[in-house]
Amino acid sequence: MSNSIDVCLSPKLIDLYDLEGKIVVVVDILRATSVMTTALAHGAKEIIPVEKLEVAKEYLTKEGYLCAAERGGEQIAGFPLDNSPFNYMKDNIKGASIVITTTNGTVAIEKSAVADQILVGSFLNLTSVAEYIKTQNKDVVVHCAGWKGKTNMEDTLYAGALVERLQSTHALGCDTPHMALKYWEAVKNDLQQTVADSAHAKRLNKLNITKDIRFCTQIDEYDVVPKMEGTSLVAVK
Ligand code: 3SL
Repeated sequence: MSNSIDVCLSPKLIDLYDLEGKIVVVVDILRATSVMTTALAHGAKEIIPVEKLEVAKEYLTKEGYLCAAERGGEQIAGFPLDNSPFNYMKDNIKGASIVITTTNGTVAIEKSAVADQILVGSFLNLTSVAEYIKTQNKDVVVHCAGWKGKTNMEDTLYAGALVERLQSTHALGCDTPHMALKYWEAVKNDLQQTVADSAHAKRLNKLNITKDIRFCTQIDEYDVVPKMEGTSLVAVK
């Protein structure tokens, strides 16, 4: 096997990984990368992820952008869109340029900037991302967005699921892909309940969005592959 897969469990650790020349798959299952996948699957033209709220605010007054902002799970006042996947399936999404800033997901995307390719992964497009990677002959780092620098359950599980799909073509880089794979194998038949017990699902439950959690734990709902091209995420498939 000439390619490898590694797993970074938090954006706080990403400087320890050499991303140059590699594919980085950014994952924030609850909910940023699930939302991005959903929007592109429903025909959004592009998604512009930005780390800073101030930068997203600048787009509010520009013509031609739909703007979304979330912090701590809640929509920021003045932004028309929140961070629920169900709001990215509507008619206004088709052909839209969406600007989005979120607590963790957009931070992880910006911190992956030196990679050769940045993809966005979620359970919703698990197989299509794995199949795309197999065509690329590149090493892979899964970059888990976590929660405010801490590791989380749901992004680690996604990393394990991607490792499972790539283990025949990509050697496991160090201990984290092994750990993520073992964890995934142990709970994959009970994914929804496992994620429902996660700390972030409990935070979101307080906001009454259990249906978002159920949606984000569906596997292969879409076959879209979101990839950064310049400053935008677009569907390459
Ligand atoms: O952290 C993020 O990027 C968000 O996805 C968090 S939340 O799901 O909107 O709470």
